[in-house]
Amino acid sequence: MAKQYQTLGEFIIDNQADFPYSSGELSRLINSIRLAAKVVNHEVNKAGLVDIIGAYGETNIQGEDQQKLDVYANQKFIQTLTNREIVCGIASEENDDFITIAGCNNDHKNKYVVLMDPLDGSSNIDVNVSVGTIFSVYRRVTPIGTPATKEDFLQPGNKQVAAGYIIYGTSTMLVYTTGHGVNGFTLNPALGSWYLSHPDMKFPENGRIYSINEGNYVHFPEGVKKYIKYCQEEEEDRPYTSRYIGSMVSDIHRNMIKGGIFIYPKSSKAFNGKLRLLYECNPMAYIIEQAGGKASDGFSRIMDIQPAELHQRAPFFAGSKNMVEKAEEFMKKFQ
Ligand code: P6P
Repeated sequence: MAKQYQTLGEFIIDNQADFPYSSGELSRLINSIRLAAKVVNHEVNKAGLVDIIGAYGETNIQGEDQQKLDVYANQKFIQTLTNREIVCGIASEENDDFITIAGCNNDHKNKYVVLMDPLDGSSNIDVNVSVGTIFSVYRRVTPIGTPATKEDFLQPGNKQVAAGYIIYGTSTMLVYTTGHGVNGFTLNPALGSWYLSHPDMKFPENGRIYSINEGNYVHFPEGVKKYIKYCQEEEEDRPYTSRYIGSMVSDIHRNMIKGGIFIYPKSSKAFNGKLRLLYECNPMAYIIEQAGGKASDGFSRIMDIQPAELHQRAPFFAGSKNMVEKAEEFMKKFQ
C-alpha cells in the first residue's frame, strides 16, 4: 500500500515484490529514469536564461556549445539507461532508428527495451510553458543474448510492463505505473529527492474539461465537430470548459487530476493525427487505463493497435471514461 510522502526510493523497495520475475531490473530502470529526470529538470528550469547562456548552435559565455534541450534530454536518458545495464535497446522520438545496447560484457543479456519522447512539447520552452518526458517499457520478445531487433519495439501497448511521464511544471513530478496502479512523485529540488505526493492516482470517470486544438476545427472529422458542439451546448452539466496547453503531458496530467478528455484526432491536415503511437499514445494510455480512464483512437482501444512503424502516428481520445465513450459514440455515429 502506498504511504503518503514516502520517498521514491522507499516506494520502489516496498513494492519490489510486485515484480516476482524481475530480479530488480525494473526497479533499477525506474531509478535510472529518476536520476536522468533530475538532470534534465535542472536544465529545463534554467532554459529561460538561454539568451544569457547561449542559444542552440551557439557557444555560451563559458564557450560551451549550447544544445537544444530535447537533444540534451535525449542524451541524458540514453546515457543513464545505457550505463545501468538494464535495457537491450532504446527507441526515441529524437532518433530515426532504435539503438541496440550490448551491455558491458557485450552479451546483450538485458531484458527490457525503452521507448521515449525525451522532451515532448519542447517548442513550449521558449514561452515558459510546462513540458514533459514520456517513457514506455517492454520485455524484449527476441532471444536474450542477441541484439534487440525492431520486433522488440513494435509491440502493442497492451504488452507494456511500465510507463510514465515527468512533467517539468510549477513543480517537477514523476508519474508512473508498473501495472499496479499509478503513483505521482514530486521532486524536492533542494534535496534532490522525489516524494510520493499523489498516491494511487485515479482518473475521474466524468469531467467538465475538453482539450483539443479547436483551431483545426474545419479540418476535423464530422464526429469530432459534433462532439465539440455537444461540449458547448447548454444542457445538463454543459457547457464544459475548454483547456488546451498544447503540451500533451500537461493537458493529460491536469485532466487526470480534475477530470476531462484530451483529443488529438486525425484530420484532413494530419491523416493519422499528430501524436506518436509508440512513445506518446501508448505510455499515456497505459497510465490513463491504470488510473481507471480510457484511451482510444476514437473507435477502439489504442493499446490494442499492432504497430507497423517505429514513428507511426495515431488519433488519440483519452481521459475520463464516460467522456471518451461519449466522444466514441459521436465518432461511430458520424463516421
Ligand atoms: P498542436 C507538442 O508539440 C505536441 O507533440 C503535444 O505535446 C501536444 O499535445 C501537441 O503536439 C500540440 O499540437 O498541433 O495542437 O500544436
